Amino acid sequence: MRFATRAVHAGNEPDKATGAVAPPIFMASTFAQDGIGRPRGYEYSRSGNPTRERLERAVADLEGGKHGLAFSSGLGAITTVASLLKKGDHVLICNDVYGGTFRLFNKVFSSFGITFSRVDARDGDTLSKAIRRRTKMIWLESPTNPLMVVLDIRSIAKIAKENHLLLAVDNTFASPYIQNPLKLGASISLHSTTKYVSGHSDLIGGALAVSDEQLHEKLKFLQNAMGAVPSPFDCYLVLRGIRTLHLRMEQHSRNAQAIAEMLESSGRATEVYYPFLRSSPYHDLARKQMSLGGGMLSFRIRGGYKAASRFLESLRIFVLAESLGGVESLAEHPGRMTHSSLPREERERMGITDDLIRLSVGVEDPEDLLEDVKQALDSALS
Ligand code: P1T
Repeated sequence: MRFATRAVHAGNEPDKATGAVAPPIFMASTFAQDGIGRPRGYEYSRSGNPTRERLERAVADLEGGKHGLAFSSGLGAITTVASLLKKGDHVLICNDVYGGTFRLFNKVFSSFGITFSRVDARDGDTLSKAIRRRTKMIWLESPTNPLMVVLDIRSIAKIAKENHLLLAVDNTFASPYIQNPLKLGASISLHSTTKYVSGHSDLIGGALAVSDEQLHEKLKFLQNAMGAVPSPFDCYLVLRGIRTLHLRMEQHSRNAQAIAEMLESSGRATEVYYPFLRSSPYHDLARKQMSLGGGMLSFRIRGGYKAASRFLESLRIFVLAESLGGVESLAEHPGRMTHSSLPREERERMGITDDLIRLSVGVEDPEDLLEDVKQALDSALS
């Protein structure tokens, strides 16, 4: 079946007991057993819950994987994946990642003796040369947060395979409608379901999709052992969001493309980062690997921090807030907001400077969004 049909139906079969066409929310923490060691399918909701299981099946289906796992946050999912590693193991992380992901490896896992290094994963040779004896995993985002770098997942997956490394891809910015890392050879596809997958800015959640049975067993063990599981109610909300994922992503992408093109021709942005812009250095790769450009874009405003803050404070429809992927448009300053947990030199080395603005383009009317961005540019640069 095609994506739209799967988005509507995956994990959404009518309830066996009642025929309810919306998934029941099983709020129970524990389940009656017929005898000692004779559960009816569920024992305790940290280990398994029927509403969560529907979400896990839906995520697996949309990502083209065999198994899905749901978590209480994107970082809960990342923590669980990183817990596959042991003291002394090494991870290669692409240069540009969400600030919270960097902070987790830099401040938490490094104190457990897990080392990591940043790598320019755009270049296969650089990546191959960075692999050490104890390297166990490559960690990518594509497109990256916030600079929208597109990495060649298929080629990197080959390098990972040759070197017996796990390849984890944070697919949050693309969503499963636009990109499926498992189909390109990744071992794990990861989402902050807080974003496009749920799509309404009303919950925090995470998810993984995998196909390898052993890897799934290990991650399922860790999901239960570490306990970063979502509530059944949040699972219901994510499932509800998934039903319209394809419709939302089409509109997000149309709107973001229009804004990116307007910014580029406005003369008021020194750079615009959107993978489906013809001028993007990632255009050809993005067209191969992604079905649409998605709803995220970043740009550098002329006039530095002063203009950036005036722009952000002048917006009327875009809301100044962290996060992304909801139906409403958001705007933020990565240097002072989402990526402020990175040390300043690290941020600047990555290109997260004071003139950088990130937009999460929503599904509102494109003309209204274009007018809003134009009037905020006028205010910022007058
Ligand atoms: O917030 P949480 O659900 O825990 O997800 C963390 C996360 C993981 N991966 C990516 C690519 C992300 O962008 C995030 C969270 N990002 C933001 C809150 C943000 O505004 O960029």
